[in-house]
Amino acid sequence: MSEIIPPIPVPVPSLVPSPVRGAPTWDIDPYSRDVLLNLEAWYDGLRERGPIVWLSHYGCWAIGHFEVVREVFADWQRFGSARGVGLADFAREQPWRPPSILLEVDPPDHDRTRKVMMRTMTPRALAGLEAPMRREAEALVERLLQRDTFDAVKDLAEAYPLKVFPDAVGLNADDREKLLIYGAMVFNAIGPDNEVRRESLANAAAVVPWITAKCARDALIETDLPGSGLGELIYQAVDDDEITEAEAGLLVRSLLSAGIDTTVASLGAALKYFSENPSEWDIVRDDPTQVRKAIEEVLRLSSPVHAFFRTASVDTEISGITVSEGDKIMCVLGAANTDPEKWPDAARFDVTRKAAGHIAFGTGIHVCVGMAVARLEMDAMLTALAERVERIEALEVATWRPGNSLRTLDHGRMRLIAKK
Ligand code: OVV
Repeated sequence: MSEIIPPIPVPVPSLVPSPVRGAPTWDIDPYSRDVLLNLEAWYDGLRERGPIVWLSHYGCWAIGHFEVVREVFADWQRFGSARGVGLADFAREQPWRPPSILLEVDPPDHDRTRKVMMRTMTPRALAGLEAPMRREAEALVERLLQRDTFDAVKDLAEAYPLKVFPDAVGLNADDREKLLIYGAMVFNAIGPDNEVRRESLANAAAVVPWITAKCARDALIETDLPGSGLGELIYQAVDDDEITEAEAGLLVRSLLSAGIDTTVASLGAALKYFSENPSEWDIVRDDPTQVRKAIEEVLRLSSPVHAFFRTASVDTEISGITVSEGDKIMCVLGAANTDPEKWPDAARFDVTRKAAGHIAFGTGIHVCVGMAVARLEMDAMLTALAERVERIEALEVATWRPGNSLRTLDHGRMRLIAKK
């Protein structure tokens, strides 16, 4: 049977968009399974190609030099978030959920909600969290020391944030694993319509109504924190007429979206790096005052959020290359944080280096609003380990899980060897 094969339309050269004039083009799919399982090679290839690269597979830009990523994040007027911080352009496609009123928004709308969130997470507001977080970390370390082996992900990196963060927000203890499923949806939705995204979003019907219910004011419980929980603090801004009740619900949703999987990722990375680099653990264990520096090095090297996007709000230039209004820019934080121009011996896990200038939390007006909580959780856990654990022994290679924006461990069997 013969079929009529339509002629391939030949584009008229003068009408072919040439967004890439002067810039290198790369046909890699950075959301393929292979890349997501080996992000370092992608980071290196991206930086080596130049400060800005056209990704022909998706028709977007990618940047991975430290100074360039910092410049783009720092300039919300040219590089906006309101069209989404993923590959999808909210001006063209319907977002999978009502957009975040904190993350997926530009000034001036952004500033009112940001202010409310900042107030709930000042050092003063968080002072009451420290004691329960340290207590829980110490108790978990004791339990793990009683066991022959444990899974670094399930039994520590997930177990700890799933206990302390919802406690801090004021959620009851029911069905907390749903928070991990929701977090995976939120972070995987950042990418293209690949298998990772589809598999995560398939859980929407089972999890979204639960999350929505948990964000309501009357679902929040009294916490044992002095004052009240983070959720209730957000709702107090309704009483003060700063935000509406519906906005408060969406801000609690932001806490539940961004507050758990991110710290799961950083704790998992810490366990992987310390088990694979025992001499670095020796430094922290022998001097727990080094924990604070070590946290920054874990964040730098692992970059839990490996990439988020911005959208050009105007025709502009990045590193001398013309970028058009509406173009999506993949800002590869993991590449920036391992840029050898900025970090000597960048691939090495070195707890003594000056890692504090990393942009694992982003930078600019959207810089992670929860970073003090994240650092507190990491500090509590690594300090508890440093006090009791001689060595963190890996019984297998801890492997990464493919994620469209989060670099998180999949599993890793480990053993804690107690100090004498
Ligand atoms: C993935 C992510 C990061 C930060 C904030 C939010 C989500 C949000 O839902 O506001």
